Amino acid sequence: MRHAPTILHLDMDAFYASVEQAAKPSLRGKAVVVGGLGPRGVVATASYEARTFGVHSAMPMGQARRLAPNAAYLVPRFGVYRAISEQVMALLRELSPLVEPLSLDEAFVDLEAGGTAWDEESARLAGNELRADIRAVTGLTGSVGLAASKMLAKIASEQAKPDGLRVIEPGTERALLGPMPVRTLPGVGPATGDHLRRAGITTVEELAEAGEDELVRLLGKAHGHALYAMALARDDRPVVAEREAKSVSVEDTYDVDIHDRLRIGTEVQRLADRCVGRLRGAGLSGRTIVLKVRRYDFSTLTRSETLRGPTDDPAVVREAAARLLDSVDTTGGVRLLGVGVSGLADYTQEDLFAQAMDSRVAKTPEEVVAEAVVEPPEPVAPQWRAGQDVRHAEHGPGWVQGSGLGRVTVRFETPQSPPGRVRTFSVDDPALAAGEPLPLVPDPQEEEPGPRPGHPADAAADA
Ligand code: DCP
Ligand code: MG
Repeated sequence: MRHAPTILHLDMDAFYASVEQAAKPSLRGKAVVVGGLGPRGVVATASYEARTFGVHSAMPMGQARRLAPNAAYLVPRFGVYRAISEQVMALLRELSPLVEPLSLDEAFVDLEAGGTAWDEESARLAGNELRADIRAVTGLTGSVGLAASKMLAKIASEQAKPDGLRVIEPGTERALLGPMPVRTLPGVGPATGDHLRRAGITTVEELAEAGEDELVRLLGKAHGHALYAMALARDDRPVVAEREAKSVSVEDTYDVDIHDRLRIGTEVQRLADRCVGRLRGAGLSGRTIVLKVRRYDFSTLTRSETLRGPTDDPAVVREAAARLLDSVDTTGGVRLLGVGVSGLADYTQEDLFAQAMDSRVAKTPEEVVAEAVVEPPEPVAPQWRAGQDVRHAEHGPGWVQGSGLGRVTVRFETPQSPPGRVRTFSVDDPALAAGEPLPLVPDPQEEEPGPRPGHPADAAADA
């Protein structure tokens, strides 16, 4: 392991919700929940204000609404999150060629490999500059962890949240980890946690004391060995820049279009299994399940669903693919089907042990639904969804605050405007159309950005 805290882990704060607050001035400082708003929807994330009511990622939306009835409930705008993620990742790549993204809002950076930092002081400086740059470019805050290993850097960024930076000095790792719950370690999810608790092990120190042989007996060779090393804060995993494969996918074209819905379902299951076979063959797991359908008229659509953590569990991939298929209209027949997994990782963050047990303890569909964020299907008829960007011929840009009973309520405001006012229209008002997302940060050439009162990115300055 290296001797300086030069592995950086960045994690944006309440990412989707912070983007929505930055885009919608009336929501700053308010409880905001982003996720699927349909009957099976789950929370993708909640603003820190909403978290005080107990709302969190992966919670069923109905439960969130009971806990925080007055929060703003919005559909995700993935395109915007992706664009901001690219801006953030570009800033990270300025620090080092070794940048390993884990999700849209999270990545490891090897500062030493980039020549950006070689000791604690230079690492701290780089981390603080990065946070300032992220704020200037995106208007958002992220938290930074710095340590001599990936595992500790990630723990450090978690401790730095929100809007902070934390360094774990080399040599202090074991003392820091000792009293922490076993769940702090990567790969220890609820299943492993329960299993260890039944064996009387709840803290990292107790893991270390149990010894390697005991952990191998409890968890099997690979996981026992890996967990023991982590309990001793030994983690030599390198930051890996580019994965050879960005996704693993399989597809089949059919000579004759398939019409039978049941047959389409079985084909998708078969493709899911084949895809997992390839994934496992490459020693990978992935977080996003993608379904591809080419219809009789050659229209091709893809649907995707992002899980909380990477998986290589055939049951999980099959379930997700089946759910995605539910949202696709196949009347008329299909000529091609495909299943893919992207967002690849070389180990499963979620729960190593649960994955290993998958053949014995299959996850129930409910558990799987609770973990997933479903990208909502395209509406068949024009439909206004809360959070969506719109433009009105007379009133200009705004966003849908709510819709029902033939009416749609729009709030007219932009990222740079003061909180705007609300107007109600008929859902088929011809003056109202879907709009483009607006940039969160004005172009510096056009305008000098001043302080934005109540803006989440300026919260520290307001306090
Ligand atoms: N996400 C999701 N479903 C989950 C978890 C997360 O769709 N079950 C999405 C929404 C989050 C984003 O991924 O905004 C980043 O996930 P994080 O776990 O980093 O959570 P946040 O960034 O929202 O909050 P935090 O400040 O705790 O990092
Ligand atoms: Mg985050």
